Amino acid sequence: MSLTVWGRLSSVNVQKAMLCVEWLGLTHERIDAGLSYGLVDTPEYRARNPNGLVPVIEDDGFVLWESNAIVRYLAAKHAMGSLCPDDPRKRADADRWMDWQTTTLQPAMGPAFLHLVRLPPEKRDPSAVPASRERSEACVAILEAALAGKRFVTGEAFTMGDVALTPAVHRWLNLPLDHVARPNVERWYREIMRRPAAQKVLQLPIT
Ligand SMILES: N[C@@H](CCC(=O)N[C@@H](CS)C(=O)NCC(=O)O)C(=O)O
Repeated sequence: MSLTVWGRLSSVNVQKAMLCVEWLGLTHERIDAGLSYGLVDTPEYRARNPNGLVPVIEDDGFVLWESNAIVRYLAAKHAMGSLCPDDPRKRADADRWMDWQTTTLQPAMGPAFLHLVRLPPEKRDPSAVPASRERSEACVAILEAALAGKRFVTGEAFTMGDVALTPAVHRWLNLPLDHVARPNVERWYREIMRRPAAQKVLQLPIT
């Protein structure tokens, strides 16, 4: 039995996969790849992921890329009925938050993250930040409302929906900008961050 994950831990998409791996306590090897680590343009890597992006996993010969697909696969394989809900509506709810994180929250936050943190200072454009902040706040307000009276996004149980959201919210809350207070999101985030798996994967500073 062997599970390998390729990807640098500074990537929000790698963090999703790794939070799932660590939450499930899976024996694995992680190989740094992407940005300064390179590797993603080698023929061997491209054979696993023709997109040249991280993360990729190989699980006993089964190769998979796309972070949400990886989280869904590992949750279905190892945690059916918990991380991957077996009730179709609960599972659809978790799926919905996973897709929303990828298609809506992440693109909203992207420019603020790039121009406040990721890009070298000489390449940053501060004028890109306010619109990104505004779009992100609108997203986080949606999550805040969804978490009212709920421990996790789909209810009492931690699911793959929370797995996908946590790295993005971690990044958002640690961006050096003014945040609107979101008591439900902050309570949810604090509870998850108490877990060793989250502390291992979601490191500070964000880079
Ligand atoms: N939809 C893909 C996106 C993957 C992606 O864009 N990964 C970024 C890091 S978050 C990447 O590989 N960037 C180039 C690099 O790190 O070299 C997924 O969710 O896995």
